[in-house]
Amino acid sequence: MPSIQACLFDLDGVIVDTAQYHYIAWRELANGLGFDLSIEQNELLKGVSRMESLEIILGIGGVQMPEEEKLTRAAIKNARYLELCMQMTPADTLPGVRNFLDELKQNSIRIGLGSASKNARAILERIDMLAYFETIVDGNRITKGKPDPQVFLLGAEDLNTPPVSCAVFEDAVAGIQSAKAAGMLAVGIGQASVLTEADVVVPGFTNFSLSHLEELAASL
Ligand code: B16
Ligand code: MG
Repeated sequence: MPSIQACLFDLDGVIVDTAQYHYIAWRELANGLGFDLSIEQNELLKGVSRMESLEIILGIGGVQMPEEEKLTRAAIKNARYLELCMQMTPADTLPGVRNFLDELKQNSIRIGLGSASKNARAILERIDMLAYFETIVDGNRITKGKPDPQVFLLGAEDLNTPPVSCAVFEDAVAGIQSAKAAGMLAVGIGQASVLTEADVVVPGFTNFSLSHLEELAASL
């Protein structure tokens, strides 16, 4: 594989842990409909769009509702989620992320975001990370969600970099599938037993550096 010229990052679970706030807000929605949502069930929602997440949750509760009510309930959930996200500060950026992005910048590696979230910009602003990203491909721009490769292919195009020279950092199974379908190097953030299709899995960015990434790219 050629050397890496661009890195594309997922947001939730890679740059910052917003899954905890999604969980609180989705759980309140479920409770309002008379059932509960476990932390294990919340795992099914990672990397999945807002409306698809709602469908999964309604399936768990065996609840049906008209489309209009789905939109209303999703909007209420999102308002609650954003209210919770406002508690975040730059200190909530996941460990090692800022150092790794600084290293990429110093070495002229291009940086983009590839997220299913429609709140990506607001969250990056909140944790003071917006300035790192040369392009943001988010839930407002994509027409096909992960595992479709669209989100990362658009990012590569924006950064004028061939997919084969891009690395993707992802915490969700669907996101790793999206990266592989795009023909990119896929670095899983989390557990190897979960992210089985990734080229490599690391627990996080602490102790991870550009030289690790380059060694990996050269070995493929
Ligand atoms: P929103 P990512 C995804 O972000 C989350 O993992 C997923 O749980 C969420 O449902 C989705 O964004 C949509 O988020 O409601 O903010 O538009 O992991 O792709 O950065
Ligand atoms: Mg994620």
